[in-house]
Amino acid sequence: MTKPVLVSFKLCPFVQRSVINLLEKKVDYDIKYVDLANKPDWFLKISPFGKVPVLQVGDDVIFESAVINEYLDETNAPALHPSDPIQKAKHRSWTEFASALLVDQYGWTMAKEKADSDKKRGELISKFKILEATLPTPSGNQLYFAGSQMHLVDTAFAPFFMRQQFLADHNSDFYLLGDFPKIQKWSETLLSLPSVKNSVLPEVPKEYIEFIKAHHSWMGGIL
Ligand SMILES: N[C@@H](CCC(=O)N[C@@H](CS)C(=O)NCC(=O)O)C(=O)O
Repeated sequence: MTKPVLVSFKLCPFVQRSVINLLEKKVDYDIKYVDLANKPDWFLKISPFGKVPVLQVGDDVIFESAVINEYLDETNAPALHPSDPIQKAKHRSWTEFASALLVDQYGWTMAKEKADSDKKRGELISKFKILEATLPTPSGNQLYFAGSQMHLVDTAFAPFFMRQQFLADHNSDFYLLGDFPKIQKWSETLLSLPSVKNSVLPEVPKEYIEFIKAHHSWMGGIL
């Protein structure tokens, strides 16, 4: 198989999902980093909307993280999507939800005024209530979306939980999972996996906080 090339921006949570998959599946791949504030021409030529991630496979280019991950899942063992069509459809629906959470999280961190930041925090908490109710009851120390086994949908949520942890490490007021024991256990399970831990460069926790501060958001001012 041609060695795939993942095009990344260091801080992008959507790219991180694909890295987790590549690591879980032990795929031999290359990674190229671009600066989204200064996009190189070669990148603009291959990424239809100027976004990361894109995955180059020979002369073909695939975009959208959920699609890249399904492609990786179909072409590399172990299969992480359920084979049952209904279960697979449900996992896809919750992957969409995970993408919305990432957008909400970004909005929360970037809000210029406290009132707007608080509103976005409230929206995240409302979504956690729905998520908590859909998760299975843990039967041991670990919890994944579907119980005891990891699936593709888990890789869609892990970058969100990692950023939540980065924020909480700087200011515990920004830890939002305290009232949601199942989500909290799920987050701990995912953040303990080597594929998740190794899915970002070592400087990312620090640079994530610096990125928020550099945008002069309300949160950046008190982190
Ligand atoms: N729905 C897309 C979202 C990808 C996305 O929004 N990527 C951001 C970086 S995290 C991006 O490339 N933004 C372009 C820019 O900042 O110009 C996916 O899942 O791949």
